[in-house]
Amino acid sequence: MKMEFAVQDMSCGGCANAVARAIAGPDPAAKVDIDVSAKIVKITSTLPPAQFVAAIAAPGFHPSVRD
Ligand SMILES: [Cu+2]
Repeated sequence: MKMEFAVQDMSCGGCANAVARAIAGPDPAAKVDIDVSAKIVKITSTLPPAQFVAAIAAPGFHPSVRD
């Protein structure tokens, strides 16, 4: 499924790399599209959004699911 998260505390390329690594933890095959300036992370994966909320939060970010 496709899902979209707002990650307000993502502010630079380093943050984007950290978020991308965090997402690859639960699903290395996930398709990830990160827009740092819009602070939006789009993921296509078979896993549910809650798993990525937890994964992105682990390194210290505060993601929220966008509908
Ligand atoms: Cu940063």
